[in-house]
Amino acid sequence: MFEETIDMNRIPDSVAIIMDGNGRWAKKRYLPRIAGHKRGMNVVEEITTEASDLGIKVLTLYAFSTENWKRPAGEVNYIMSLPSTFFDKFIPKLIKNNVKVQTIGDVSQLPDKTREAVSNAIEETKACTGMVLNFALNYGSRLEILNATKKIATEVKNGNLNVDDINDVVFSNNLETSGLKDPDLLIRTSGEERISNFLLWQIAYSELVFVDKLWPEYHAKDFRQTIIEFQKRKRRFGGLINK
Ligand code: V07
Repeated sequence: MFEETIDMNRIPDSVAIIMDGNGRWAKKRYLPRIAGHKRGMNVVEEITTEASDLGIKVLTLYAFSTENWKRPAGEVNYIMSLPSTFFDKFIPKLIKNNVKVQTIGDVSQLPDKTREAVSNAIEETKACTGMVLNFALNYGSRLEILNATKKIATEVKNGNLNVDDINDVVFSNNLETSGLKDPDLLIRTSGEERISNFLLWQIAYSELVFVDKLWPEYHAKDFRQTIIEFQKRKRRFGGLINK
């Protein structure tokens, strides 16, 4: 048997993760759901560090969807405190690792304290030149696509763009992920096999990997295993497609 190892020459540039299973993890342990989110936040730090060490260039994490407001108020309030806790606990380490924080989604609708923590994280890491850690906060892909369409329609209406010049590059440039490489790999934890309105345009050519582990129990070695799975799939194209 050959030992399975990561090929450091074929690390995906861009990885996106749907961090699912925090509530289920807590329930299994007879803990409140918020305990799962707290553990989930620690895993964010662990996976971010591993991704940065592996040389991944963009890591996009689905932290809060436009649908998540429907959860109980106490749970939403707790989730909204996480960016601030994360900031206090982990930002110095991210800066040391040269990680730059960005966001996609409508942050303007988040509570003041949450928005402040997020803008502090962006501000404090803005000079970092290593991995981009892109948090999707109050994000929904259909809304992002509609907003891009409106921006492009306005350009046409104002005479700055011809309809025939609308192409996939123009469209990508009007999405919130403009300037970020589309994911080579999309991971969803907790065994669910859905996209749930995450990066619909951007994952057109991504490898999709669904892992059974719940997000709070997904660790650096599991992440490495997922990268190995990604590399096995890529190898099946044997020379026809590179990376
Ligand atoms: C959130 C923890 C991870 C599991 C999934 C949901 C709960 C980290 C952040 C964060 C966001 C922006 C930022 C710094 C940290 C976060 C939310 C939820 C809303 F600048 N984890 N985490 N934000 N969870």
